[in-house]
Amino acid sequence: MSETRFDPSQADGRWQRAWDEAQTFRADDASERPRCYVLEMFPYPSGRIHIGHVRNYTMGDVIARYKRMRGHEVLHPMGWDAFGMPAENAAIEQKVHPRSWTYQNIANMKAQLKRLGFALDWSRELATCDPAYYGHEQALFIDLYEAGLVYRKESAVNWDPVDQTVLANEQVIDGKGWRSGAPVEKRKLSQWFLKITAFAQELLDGLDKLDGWPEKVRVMQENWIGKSQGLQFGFTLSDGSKLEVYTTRPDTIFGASFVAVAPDHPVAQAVAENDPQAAAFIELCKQGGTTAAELETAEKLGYDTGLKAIHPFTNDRLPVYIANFVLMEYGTGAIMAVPGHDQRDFDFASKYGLPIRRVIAPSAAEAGAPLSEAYTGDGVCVNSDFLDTMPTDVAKREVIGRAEQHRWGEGRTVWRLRDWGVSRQRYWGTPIPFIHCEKCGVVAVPKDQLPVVLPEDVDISQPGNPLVRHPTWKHVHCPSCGGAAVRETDTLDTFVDSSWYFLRFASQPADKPFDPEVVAKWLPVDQYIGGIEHAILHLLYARFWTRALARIGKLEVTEPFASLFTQGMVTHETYSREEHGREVFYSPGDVLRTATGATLKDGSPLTIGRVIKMSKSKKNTVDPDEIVARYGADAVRWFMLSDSPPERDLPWSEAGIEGCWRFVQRLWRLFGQHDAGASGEDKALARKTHQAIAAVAEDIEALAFNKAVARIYELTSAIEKAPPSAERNAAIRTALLLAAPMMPHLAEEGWAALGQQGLVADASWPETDPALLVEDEVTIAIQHKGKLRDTLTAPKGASTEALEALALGSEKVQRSLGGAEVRKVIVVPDRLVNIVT
Ligand code: ANZ
Ligand code: ZN
Repeated sequence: MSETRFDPSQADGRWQRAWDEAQTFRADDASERPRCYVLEMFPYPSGRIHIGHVRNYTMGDVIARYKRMRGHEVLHPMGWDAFGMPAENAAIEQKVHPRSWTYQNIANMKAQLKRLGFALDWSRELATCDPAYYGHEQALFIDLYEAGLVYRKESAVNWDPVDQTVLANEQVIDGKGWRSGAPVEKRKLSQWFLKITAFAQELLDGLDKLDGWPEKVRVMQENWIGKSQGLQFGFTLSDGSKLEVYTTRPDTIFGASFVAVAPDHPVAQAVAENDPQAAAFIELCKQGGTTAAELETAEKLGYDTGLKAIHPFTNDRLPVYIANFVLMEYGTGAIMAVPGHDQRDFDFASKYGLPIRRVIAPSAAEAGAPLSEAYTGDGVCVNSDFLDTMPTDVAKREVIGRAEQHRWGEGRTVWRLRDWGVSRQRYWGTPIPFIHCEKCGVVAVPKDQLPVVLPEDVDISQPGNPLVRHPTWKHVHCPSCGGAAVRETDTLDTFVDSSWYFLRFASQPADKPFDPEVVAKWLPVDQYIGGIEHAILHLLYARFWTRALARIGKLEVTEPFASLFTQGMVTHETYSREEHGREVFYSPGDVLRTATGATLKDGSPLTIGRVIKMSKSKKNTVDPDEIVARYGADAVRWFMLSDSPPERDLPWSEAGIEGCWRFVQRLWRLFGQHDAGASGEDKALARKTHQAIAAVAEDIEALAFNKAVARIYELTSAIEKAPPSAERNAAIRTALLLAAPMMPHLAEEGWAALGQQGLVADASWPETDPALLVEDEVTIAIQHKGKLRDTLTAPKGASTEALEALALGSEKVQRSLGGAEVRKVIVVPDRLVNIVT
């Protein structure tokens, strides 16, 4: 056997079939074992698995397999986040139906995942575009509506005036429609919202208890929720009216040099009625993107309304501007602007020649220091009348106190978090299950009529929402009065689909979304793994849905994910050259790379670019199928775990994967030596073996896969060097078990070759012998004149006399003594010998 090579092209498929047939990874809801729910973020069926998926799913797979070996009932499911824009784009470009495109991709990607040997419970597979899934989502949406957590409101959308359609944010490129190229306008439409703001405090407080989450992600969520405490107060305007503003920095009030309102603020609207220039400016502001990020980076623009606002302390008359950087949806939609201490105000004041005053300084002595940009930190008040020398916190309280006392303002908490707009004017999504009746208004579709199924016969080739154009689909009878009515044609944001899929994985009865008792058995997910790009929206929405369902009594869990891990990316350098003034990229497969440079196969030179995330556009990708076909699933899986810590980026390298392939073969040869004889005893190897068992377990539990891999390398080398013995045979068997979660096909093949019963996937993690875990040798430090002179190994528990003799026998120590008389020897057992002369 040792002469043969491990052949993944034979073995991989054989074991994958064996696991399927035995339903090895099917999770049992009724099991009495301790449970473990391992979940990787489910993929969008774009067409092919990419290498990032492979890394992500390999990590989850190691945990799932390891936990099974430790006696857990493991739930490790997989499904498809199958609604969304790309299917519609493909439909337009390739003239295929979004459904067939999506299901074809699912079939391809499922086959790819199978070839990697993931320990998944495929019996729970789901696709969010299946009415059997989204029908339940519609029911939950109606439940939330009935509980007052869903409502409708007018809100701005991106409108493409040429294509006459609403655009998703991703379809707005540099303020223009992606297809028409026309400047995008903002339009008001009645849209559906989920009341996530009703959970703001809960979602914030909950973060404190998520100690299994990366600190970085918790901070990102905290900032997104954005609780801020400040002052809301009224300026009296020159026309006698009041204007409410909100500030988080009332301590800077003496630095206010102008006031600004949002373009859609009533004050701006009133001004525009009699001022065509103001109206034109407001129109101008409507162009461009609607996201906060876009507003943040856009050039600051303003229009002076001619109105003045009276400063509550100084009675100064501050000009009132309409400004594009003020958002109607935040605070009161109006601000006091303090250019010295807010960068947006600073940019604006610089542009329009408004005063920039310092009213905060790191210390009182720096009151006169000039400002070349806004100073946004804390400090003490300067140039601020009665606030002077007060630290930021004290000054904030002082101003709020005075405002409340004189009744021109009060302390207020404001949240950055907005309610979640879930309406999408698209076809390929979950239909929002409501009906509009002229008589009865908005009526929920009765639950016994769910699911509201998407029509199949749609015309996707034209812009706009095909559900609106469909000749019959939307025309229905009102469930309440029976009169003629129309269906809602908006579909749900796909983030809704991914906000509860982990519940449906845990329990999927046909007649309801899930059984809360079964969900309670599995949830929270013990280990969730995914990309950092989902740190905010997906994770926050999923936390919100879980809490919302708990609040309306559908669930007992409140936090869906006990532990979260965000893995690094797989990276590779890029190869390119200029062709006709454009940078053209070449894929690694077409490139000859030497130590010094890179060329095409015809010898023409290429530029080597930075090592960056693998992406199609830079052609620096490797195809998982190709490498699995070449090296086998186990070598690929092993590579995904080796070298880099899992949270860091992993540079792909040909040498790396070849090294993994060789290691697979090394282990295989070792398995072949299992019965090489059992004469002699090898206590040292037994010790190493048991220490490896403990260490690999600890590393996997800590998700330090690269360290676990290194341990297995070490153990393998030690076994290779050791002469035949019973301990060596045991060590070989142990190495196989330790590697099994990572290289499951090789492990099964070896398990069978060793004549073991059953599947290694069902085997237990090896036991450790505590006696073998402790070291039997210790390192002793020898000191003379307070300095370390030598270190020696000694048997653990050696006597004082023995250690003294050993120390004095050291050549280095003798040199240090230089013949001086030894006056005293102090021995700390197992640690130290100190020689005094
Ligand atoms: C005066 C001031 C002085 C401000 C200063 C900041 C720094 P956070 O902390 O993110 O909650 N603001 C208030 N409403 C706004 C709106 N609708 N659109 C744009 N900006 C708005 O931000 C609160 C601060 O953002 C507020 O505090 C206000 O500017 C501005 F040295 O008021 B500040
Ligand atoms: Zn009606």
